[in-house]
Amino acid sequence: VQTTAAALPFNANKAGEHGAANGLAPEVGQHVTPPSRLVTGSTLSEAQTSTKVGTQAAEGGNPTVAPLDRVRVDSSGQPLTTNQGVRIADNQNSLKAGTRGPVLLEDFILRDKLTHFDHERIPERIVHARGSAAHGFFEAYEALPELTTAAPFKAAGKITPVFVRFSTVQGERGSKDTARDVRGFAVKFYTDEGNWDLVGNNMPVFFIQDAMKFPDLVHAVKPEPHHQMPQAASAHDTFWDFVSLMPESTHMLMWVMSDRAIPRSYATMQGFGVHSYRMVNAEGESVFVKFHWNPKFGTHSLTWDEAVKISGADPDYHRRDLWERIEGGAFPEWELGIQVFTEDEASRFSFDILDATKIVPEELVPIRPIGRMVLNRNPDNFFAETEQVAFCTANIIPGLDFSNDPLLAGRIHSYVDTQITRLGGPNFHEIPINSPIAPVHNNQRDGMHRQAIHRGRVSYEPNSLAGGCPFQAGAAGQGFTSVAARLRAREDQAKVRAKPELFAEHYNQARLFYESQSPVEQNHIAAAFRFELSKVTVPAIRERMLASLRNASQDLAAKVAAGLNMPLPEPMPKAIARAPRPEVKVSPALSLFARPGDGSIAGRKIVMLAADGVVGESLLAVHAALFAQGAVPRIAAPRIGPVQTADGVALQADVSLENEPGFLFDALVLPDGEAAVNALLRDGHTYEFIRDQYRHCKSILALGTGLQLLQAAGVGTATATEVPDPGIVVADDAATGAADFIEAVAKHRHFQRETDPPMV
Ligand code: HDD
Repeated sequence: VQTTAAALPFNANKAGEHGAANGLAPEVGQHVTPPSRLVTGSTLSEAQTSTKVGTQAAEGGNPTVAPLDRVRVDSSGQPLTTNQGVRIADNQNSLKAGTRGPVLLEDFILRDKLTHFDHERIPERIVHARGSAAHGFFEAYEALPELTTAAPFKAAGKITPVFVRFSTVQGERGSKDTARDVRGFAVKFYTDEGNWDLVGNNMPVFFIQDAMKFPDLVHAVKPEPHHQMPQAASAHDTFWDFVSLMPESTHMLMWVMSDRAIPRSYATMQGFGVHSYRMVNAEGESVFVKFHWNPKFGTHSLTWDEAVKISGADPDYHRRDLWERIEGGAFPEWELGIQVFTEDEASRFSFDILDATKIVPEELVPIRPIGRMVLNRNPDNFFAETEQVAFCTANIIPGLDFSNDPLLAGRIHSYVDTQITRLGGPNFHEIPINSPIAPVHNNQRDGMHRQAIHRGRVSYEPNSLAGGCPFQAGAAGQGFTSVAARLRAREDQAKVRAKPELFAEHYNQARLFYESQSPVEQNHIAAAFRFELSKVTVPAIRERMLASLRNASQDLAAKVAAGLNMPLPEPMPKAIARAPRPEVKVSPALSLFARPGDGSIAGRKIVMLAADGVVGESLLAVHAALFAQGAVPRIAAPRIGPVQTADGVALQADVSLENEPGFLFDALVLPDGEAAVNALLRDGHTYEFIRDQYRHCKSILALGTGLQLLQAAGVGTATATEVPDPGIVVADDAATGAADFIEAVAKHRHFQRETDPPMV
């Protein structure tokens, strides 16, 4: 350890630069460690810069928190300054030549403020612009040495910190959360051997097979270029024009027209890595894997009518839900599973595993659970973390590798490329949210916004002047090595612009998906096609889409044609003369109902109506019962504030009937109390609350005289004894009512009552 500047060859000690040699600066070790930046909010200090060595966090802990402390700012108790640290005496007035005179050019304080403000925005993501994110951890169930050396899977119980961003694809940064759309599901693992990004979606397939088509797809689905409409919607001509000409999209269209495209919450959707990846073990042997994230809270979606209404009342619905779940302790959690298959097995499948429009049915290759992920901390700052985070499929670590999926190849290029523009240069890996906890040492230098101050004069390899450092890890048996995958057929070795043969089969799995859905889900898919295609103005596009759908499902095509008042056209000619026979004809795992979750009602938002004269005791008893189950009960009255109860129990309305419409809630409680019921009957919002809850197939509890509200709204039946709808609970006694209601809420929806068109 060198302690004096005189002994230092290359300023390895910063203090030396500031005069240690002439005694002006204290020697190393004499520096007083400044208090945490969190407290002082003052300057960057080397003493606080984390060494960022690989580490394991305690459960729920996040080792990135400590490294990020060096950039966290808390201004409590601090004076206002310019960006140069000069204290600002007056933040109200610009500097003028007299009170009514011109503003002076020398007002550096005004200019510092305005200049920064003028540059506050960065380009939004070309796709996935609208997103929300959270911190958390991944915990491995067991070591997987036979499959992979990848850091997160090295030991049972190993914790790896993660940052996860969910997004919609089509809409702009400020667009609504509940659009019909694919959801991005991007996970950044800060492993101790470098960052691994699993950049997936909530659907396991994609629209196209080759990255060559990605700009076309995105141009088609985005708002049309002449008038920039519609926002965050695929229901328009250019999208359906494109996909109706691209039969390879048919499978993905099934997913996007299903309720998967309108999730209830980010916490209740699956995630998929989509492509086939490879896992590689210490012997260099590799297998193919597909990644699956399965939510602990089950897979649940909205209904279309609900999604449309929510987008008006709360465009931040999913963002708020994620935030509130984490703040409230109902942490979103997923189990990570893998499907593992060898190259040999893959060669016998009826589909090509390099084709991102195909799944590997779970019935063919079961899912092996290998760990869980919990999101337990909200970001401190949306821009610094959620907006500046940069995911990239190229970010993989030793023990993992790519397949030859041509869509994946394009992605490996595209993410970094777009981020260089979006984040203003090639050094965005140094932005705190992107920087790995594994140490970074290489000879890359300079570029816009460089943060690292590299010491010494060597920035090349091989070198002798720096002792050959940083050195290649390969000699030590470490570091990333690509799988030496063999190219099997001779003709593959020629350069071609072409696709493998099985890529031409476009309909087997679209049919598999549709036929694996429950009747309710099939109806929703047909209704979604009907809605979207009814927005298409060019009849030929509708016709072409129907012609393609006929190849996937006659039943679906017929339903959609009837819904559009159109005759069924001739089926579209197929790209492949004789389609291979699929191994699996029905896959129950593809239904949303296959994963109901843990059966809890944790995180569910339940609205309880109230008004003056309400029976407070029963309402509070139900409130307490719901709260005890982890649900979020809210009391809604015609106005916010105190409610005068009939029995002297103190109640506060947290929301009003006008500021939080009923469709924002998962279930509804109607209160007991004659006067309250009469007051609610005089407010039109009450009827909307009840009818929306009923139409969206949610659970309703009517306590005592609250039953009159149900009857007045024209839903459900008259008495407690003749209630055929399990989603409507009528009770005089709060305890029994609460118990039955909780059971009903746990089921989420009661689709038995659904009709098309709606009766209510
Ligand atoms: Fe992509 C963003 C997922 C195909 C090019 N993509 C992006 C994000 C997700 C996905 C989750 C948002 C990341 C974030 O939150 O910042 N993309 C997918 C999946 C695909 C896919 C699952 C198919 C399997 N993407 C795809 C292709 C290309 C891109 C084929 C280009 C060849 N994707 C991009 C992009 C984005 C992006 C333009 C926009 C912003 C960004 O990367 O950072 O580069």
